[in-house]
This record gives sequence, structure tokens and C-alpha cells, in this order.
Amino acid sequence: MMIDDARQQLEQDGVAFLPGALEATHLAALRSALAANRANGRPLSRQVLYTHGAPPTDRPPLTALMDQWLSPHRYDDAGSTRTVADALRPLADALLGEAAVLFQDLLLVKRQGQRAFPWHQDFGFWPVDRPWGVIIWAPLQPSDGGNGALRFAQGSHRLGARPVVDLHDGAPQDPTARLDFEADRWPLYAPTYALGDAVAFSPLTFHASPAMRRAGERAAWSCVFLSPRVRWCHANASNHRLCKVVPDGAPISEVAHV
Ligand SMILES: O=C(O)CCC(=O)C(=O)O
Repeated sequence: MMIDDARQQLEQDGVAFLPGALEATHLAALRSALAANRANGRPLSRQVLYTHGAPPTDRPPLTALMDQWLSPHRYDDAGSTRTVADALRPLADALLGEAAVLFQDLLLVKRQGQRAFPWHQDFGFWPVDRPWGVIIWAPLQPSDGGNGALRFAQGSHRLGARPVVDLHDGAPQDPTARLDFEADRWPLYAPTYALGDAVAFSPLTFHASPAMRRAGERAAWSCVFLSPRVRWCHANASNHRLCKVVPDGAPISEVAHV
């Protein structure tokens, strides 16, 4: 697909398929970063980000859902994903129409026995003031609904920012908030991804991934690029680890993560 078509589709549907966006060398680099982080015992994210409060004590660890490494682009060894994030920057620039700022990335492994990832938007998990940006998600092996491929509620970005959900149960983290999102009211966009395919989506597009129904694991990498007009806003996700180091209210920039 030509980049202008992808950009238009992203605007219209909140999601655009990017066939062959990652080269074989990118996939190999991501696989080897994942292997290095495992071999080095690099810690996984322990829990879902509860954006404004302490994790409820009755919740299992994040590994009930996924094995996740947060922002491996910041590592300075074989576990780093930086070269791939840098390689995708021109794509992000083209999709955003401005100089994209790398905000964070994730290595995400789904294994049999882990639960489905519920419908959610990403924006509410970030300490930023507006949802201007793009997430690029790429599986590291061919993927579809049988091995937990990411799927989307097409057009749901038009709902605007909805309350942030508890990824263990899909309900708003704030018990007084109403999500007002019903997946079956939106066209389901559930792509089949060949090797190298990726998808770009809006920070406001509701997305989810089903549980693994095949043996083995599904690995994926996601990378978030934001508009340079976005500002840090601690109040949006005051428990995000970046709030310890970024000045509230300042324009975002790429920071050495804590
Ligand atoms: O990789 C997945 O299955 C889910 C990832 C996701 O939804 C996210 O990181 O926001």
C-alpha cells in the first residue's frame, strides 16, 4: 500500500495494514533482542499499569496475560530494539506527517494458558496530554486469530478518549467511570499477518488479542511514535515511570528511560 493510502486509512478507520513494513533483518534483530533479554534475565513488567492508584491486591501478575518488556529500545546491549525503531522512524514520520518522537516500545510474548487481552485504548496509559501519534505493531511470526494476532474495532478512535481499563478484566480502572464501548457495535478488523506485515493504529483505536490456541508462542513488537506537538502530562497517567523524569507540561522529547 502506498503511504498516502495508509495515512488516509489511519485517519478514517483508526487502523491501517502495512504489508511488508518490516524487513527480514528487522525481524531477526527483534528476535535476537528478545532472546538476549531472556538470556540476561531482564525483568518483565510485573503488573498492568494502574495509572492512578495501587494495583488491586486481588489481581494476578501481568504474566497471566502476557510476557512484556517495556521500552527495550533504551537498552545498550544485545537486548536493544533501537535499530529497528530507528529504521521505522521514516514510516512513522510519513504516517504522522511530521517528525515523529519515539515514546516507548514493547516486546510482547503470548503463550498458551495466558488470557485474552481485552479491548482497550492505549492513550490513557501514557503521561501525555493528547492522543496524537501512531502505534506500529508487528508480529515476529505469521499470525492470525489462532495465535493471538492483534485485532481492532474499526473506526472506534472516533469515540475519543475513554476511561483506561484494567487489562485483567476489561473494566474501567476507575469503578465510577463508564467505558461506553461495545466491541460488537463496530466492524471487526482482524488481519492475517504474513512475516514482515505490520499494522498502524491510533492511540484511541480499541484493540484486543485473543488467547493462544496453538502450541508455541506468539511474539510481537510494538512501537509508539508521537507528534512533536504533544506535551508531557503527568495527570493523564501519574503512575507511569516516566513521570519521575519528564517535566510536566513540556513538549515531549526522547528521554533516557528510568
Ligand atoms: O500484543 C498484544 O497481543 C496486545 C498488545 C496491546 O494491546 C498493547 O500493548 O496495547
